[in-house]
Amino acid sequence: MQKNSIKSSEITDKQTYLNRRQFMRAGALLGTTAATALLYRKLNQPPVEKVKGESLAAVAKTESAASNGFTTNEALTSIEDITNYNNFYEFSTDKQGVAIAAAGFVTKPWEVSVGGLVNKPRTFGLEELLKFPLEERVYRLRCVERWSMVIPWTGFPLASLLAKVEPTSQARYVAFETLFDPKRMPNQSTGVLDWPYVEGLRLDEAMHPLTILATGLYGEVLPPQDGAPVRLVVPWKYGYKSIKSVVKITLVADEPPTTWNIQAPNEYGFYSNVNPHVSHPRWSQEQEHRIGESTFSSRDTLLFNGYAEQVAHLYEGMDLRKEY
Ligand SMILES: Nc1nc2c(c(=O)[nH]1)N[C@H]1C(S)=C(S)[C@@H](COP(=O)(O)O)O[C@H]1N2
Ligand SMILES: [Mo]
Repeated sequence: MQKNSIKSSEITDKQTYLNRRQFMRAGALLGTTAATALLYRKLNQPPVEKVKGESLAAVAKTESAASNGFTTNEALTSIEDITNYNNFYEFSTDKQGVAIAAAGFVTKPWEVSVGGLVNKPRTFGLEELLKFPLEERVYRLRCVERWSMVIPWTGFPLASLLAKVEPTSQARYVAFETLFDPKRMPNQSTGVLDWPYVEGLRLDEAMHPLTILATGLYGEVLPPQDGAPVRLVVPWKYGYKSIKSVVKITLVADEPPTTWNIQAPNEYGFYSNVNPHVSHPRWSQEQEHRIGESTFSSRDTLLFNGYAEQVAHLYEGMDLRKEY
């Protein structure tokens, strides 16, 4: 799993990724599914040289994307690591065993029901979700276990989905639920967690432009082990908030229960913002290991996982030590 040289892994990642995109441009990877075709269209912008007039706009867009936190120039974690080092307890508690346990997980058909305190409750089929304008977002993911990755997601802002159902003025939180189907998610036959896995956000966190529903990574359809076919990604919070394989979204008035808070309330709060100054009861959160970098290297963990500029205002006046 670990790579010995940062340099070579960086180069390999970037080249693999760029090659893959070149490939897609040539149409060679154009698959048969609507999902793949849509990703292909969304991700393959005309090359800059061919639209000279637009090249300045393209640069400006990239810069604003970086300042919005929508992308980062940090080295991408390799697709091998992203897809073979996973937390997805429905399949396995062994990070290196999730990929095999989840292989063959059937995600078609798939529906996400969105309801609760909304004017227009409705159920979205996967095909409908893939019609939202997909964007690429390169986010850091910081697991509470002190490892991190840099992942190029494709997805769309959760806010776009919520706008369609029109939350009422009573809605203050959003609750999320993973599929419960022990036949398809074999570890749900064990009591390792309370099933289904549930998560929640305050409505303003859910509406924040950094919060996305991801349907792909590295320009490909989301692999089962990463939460296919649709999962939440909230980059300034510990990884467990980014709930996988979502089937239900409910707008509610009160703070909803969350799986890790149910499991160990003294260790995991509702907010779960990445915070190097608030230790986990059993370990410090000051440092992290970037997967793919040399085994003994570590880096400082940043407040809000480095997204403070974008999200700190959401927590003004809150005591982040109490509301962990
Ligand atoms: N349904 C569900 N979602 C989940 C988990 C899980 O076990 N079940 N694990 C969480 C944790 S702890 C992390 S760190 C991230 C990992 O996402 P990744 O495997 O795509 O990197 O998924 C989160 N979402
Ligand atoms: Mo995690």
